[in-house]
Amino acid sequence: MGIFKIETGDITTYHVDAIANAANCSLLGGGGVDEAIHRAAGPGLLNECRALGGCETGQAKITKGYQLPAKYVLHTPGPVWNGGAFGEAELLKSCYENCIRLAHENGCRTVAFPSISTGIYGYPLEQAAEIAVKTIYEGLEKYPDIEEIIMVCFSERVEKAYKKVCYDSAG
Ligand code: AR6
Repeated sequence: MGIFKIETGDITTYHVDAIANAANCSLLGGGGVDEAIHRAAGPGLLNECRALGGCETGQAKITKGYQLPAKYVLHTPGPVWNGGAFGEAELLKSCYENCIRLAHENGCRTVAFPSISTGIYGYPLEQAAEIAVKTIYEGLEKYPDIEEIIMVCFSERVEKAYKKVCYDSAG
């Protein structure tokens, strides 16, 4: 089974087979990590995204990475936090599941994720981290060809939240 790592960093600099993008349903760019990925990838990414016809919340679509060091981008619109009674947890889980499945289908061995939905979309960090960590471990178990999944945190606060989930679940 592959390994899971939690690091602080900028996902646009990661030399991995695929990075995930916390996108919106238009797949045409936005703020946060989405903006950083489009800026670093260059205009080829937006061109390819235009042809995808958007993406539903919780689903994922793959493109090339263009000028990014990563070969592919897994675009996934996370749920907007609405209090928790609108299927947010299932949708967030499905973002990670669909990205990992797509990575596997495209022969990726190394994958990096940002903390989906916990920025502009307002998902409570601790709850999102629990779902992300659990679903990533399930993906590593399901697809032994994936060697490494990295959660790339943009701040120490985010890194701490993810590490806490790992320590707590390790008992
Ligand atoms: N590397 C890693 N993580 C980053 C980076 C980076 N370069 N930049 C930001 N983050 P957000 P969301 C972190 O808001 O909540 C966009 O407009 C950030 O600190 O990017 O899913 C989309 O188009 C936070 O921890 O995504 C959508 O409209 C995490 O990435 C909407 O925002 C996610 O924050 C999606 O909102």
